[in-house]
Amino acid sequence: MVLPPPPAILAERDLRPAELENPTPAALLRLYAWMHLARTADNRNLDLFRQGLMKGTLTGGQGNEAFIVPLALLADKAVDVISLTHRDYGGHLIWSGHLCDHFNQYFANAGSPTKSREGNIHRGDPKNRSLPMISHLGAMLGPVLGATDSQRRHGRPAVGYTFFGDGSSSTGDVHETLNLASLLSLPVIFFIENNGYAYSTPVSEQFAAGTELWRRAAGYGIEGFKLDATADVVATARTLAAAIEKVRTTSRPVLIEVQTLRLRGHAAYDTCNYLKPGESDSFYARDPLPKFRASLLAAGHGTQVEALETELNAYIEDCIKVSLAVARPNYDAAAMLADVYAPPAPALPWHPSIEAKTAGTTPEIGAAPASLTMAQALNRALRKILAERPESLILGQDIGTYGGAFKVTEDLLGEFGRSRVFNTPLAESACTGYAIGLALNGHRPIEEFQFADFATEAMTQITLNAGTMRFRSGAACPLVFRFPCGGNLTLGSFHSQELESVFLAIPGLKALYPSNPQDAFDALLAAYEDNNPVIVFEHKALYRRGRAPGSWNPPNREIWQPKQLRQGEFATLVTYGEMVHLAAEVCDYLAAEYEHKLDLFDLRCLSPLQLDAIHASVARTGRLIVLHEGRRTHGFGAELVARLTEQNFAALKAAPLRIGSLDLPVPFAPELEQIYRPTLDKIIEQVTNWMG
Ligand SMILES: Cc1ncc(C[n+]2csc(CCOP(=O)(O)OP(=O)(O)O)c2C)c(N)n1
Ligand SMILES: [Mg+2]
Repeated sequence: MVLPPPPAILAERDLRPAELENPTPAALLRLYAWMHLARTADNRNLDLFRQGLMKGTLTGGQGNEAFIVPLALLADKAVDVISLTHRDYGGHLIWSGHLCDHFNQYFANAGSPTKSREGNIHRGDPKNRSLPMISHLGAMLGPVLGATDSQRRHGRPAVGYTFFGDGSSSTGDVHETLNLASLLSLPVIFFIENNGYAYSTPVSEQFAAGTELWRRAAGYGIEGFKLDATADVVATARTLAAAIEKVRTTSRPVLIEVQTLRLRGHAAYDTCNYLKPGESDSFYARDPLPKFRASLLAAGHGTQVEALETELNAYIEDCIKVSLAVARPNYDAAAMLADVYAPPAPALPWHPSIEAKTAGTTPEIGAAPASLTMAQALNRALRKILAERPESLILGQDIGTYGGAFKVTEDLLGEFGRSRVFNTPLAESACTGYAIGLALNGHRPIEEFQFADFATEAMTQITLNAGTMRFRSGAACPLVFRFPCGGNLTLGSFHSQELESVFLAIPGLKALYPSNPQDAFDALLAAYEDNNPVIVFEHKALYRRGRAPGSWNPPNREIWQPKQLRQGEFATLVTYGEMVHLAAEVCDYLAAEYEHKLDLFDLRCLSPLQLDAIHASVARTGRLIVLHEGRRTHGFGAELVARLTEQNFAALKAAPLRIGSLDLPVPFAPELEQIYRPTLDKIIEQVTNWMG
């Protein structure tokens, strides 16, 4: 593909604040050229959509150029962080890439920068800190906070830019991230692109509290103001330049409500029948682009304006022709599947001891195993990671001075300081988004959820944002989510759940579920080394259930494979988590009472499933029992049974047995909870009934 050479005026993608003092013709024409390019390309996208050459939802930025173009030109694209949304096409054009890249993205062809896995405005350029949007409005704010903070931690003077519309400003993420940015004093500008409508809903139906959205800033202890981006483009640019400069210097967030326009309705299919008569005309009357053009003509730049319009229009058409000629993407399931996860990361150079190598200490290699509870093993792993990996940091509720609800992070704040071990507010979505941003920019965060149950508050971030990141954008997202989970502690419906089947239904997440101290230590290190988002399920009832020897285990990555704990020929029993301990007792009972020996597997890795050894076992024994604590219906066991029996159907001597909890919310009273969940007696009863 030979790319048409861009017109000379597009060679510069920056606008320096000094150029705005007494704007030079060059600066004004550059501003105008990018605005004209954005408007014309957006209009051409709409034409091409109507011809059936582009698909999906096509939202346009027509009416928003007088804001997004100066902003993107003024941003420091070598250090700043941005996550553009669906009215910000002009920002994408400026931030990076050739115009053909952008058309290829919209045509979703073989040249698409997202490998056609995303379309239209759904892209970013993570390498250059343009974080790709997901549809869930508000959900990109957290990642901008994290990546901006990561830049600052690397010593780079970054500013982050987040965007959301009047409608999106109703989302919880907007509140959570404004609070978080203020709390952490992050240099982020929050732009509300207020165009008066969210799809068909006017602001009057979005808020009872009026439309002065910028006034919310006071509630977060930050500066806020309104900016009319439909008036004078140069004045808008000056205001933006001053705001960027101030945020860069003070490192305090600012909230700016930008009055902007949505000239072509919500998206290509929008009939706009909800607008009042004449309202659309009133939008066009306020359109800043023709006003800016008229001012350039009045200032005597008419010849240059017309010449550059001709040149830009021809360039756009040349690029469309080139992009249209690019082949459709190949249909290749294997290639897509290979991109769900980032490839294996090289092993990190850990000091070969379970103890951390800290300044002034070099722990003995091959020291005798320590006797550890699972909570202590996890604490050792965290300590080792923090001590030996400078890019690591841990965050979560009450993990600082208090040491976490289960004391797994005890003493870490004292040793490593607040910049690396810090309490978060009750804002799981924003904090997880923030962790994603850190991970995208070279840090490796470990986030503790106080209870796994509260991870549902961050469902979008964990599954759609982190989980799908690699596939959508090619970027690795290495972070660890610690999920204290499970019941048996009389903690009721909201502090006892097993949520693996809920989270792992979305592709892109890895998951480990250790059942003993050594595995817990290995799991945390293996999860940390991985270049993907990894959930580590930690059963709360195992945190302090006895001690076991723990030592440095060089093949710690074997945790990604199941471990066979018992050998037998009668049946194959697969389980994980706390149930491993019950299953071992069941095996002992069956051997003693029935002389039936079982192959017992501790699955350990729930995603991606590694079932080779278990397949071989089922093929040999012909009988399968799957046991887990989660609810039976739609439970994780359904997947295990399906996979293990569809492949070994001919070898089966009996129907598989699937044991899980009842299909109930977790009941509170201990007596009720024991009815709800598998217990030793009930498992034995079910297995012996099944044996017939
Ligand atoms: C959380 C969420 N809910 C619903 C949608 C569907 N949706 C896409 S755009 C949109 C309107 C957004 O309005 P606004 O935030 O004002 O931005 P605008 O489109 O006006 O620029 C809606 C409801 C979404 N993308 N995200
Ligand atoms: Mg809007």
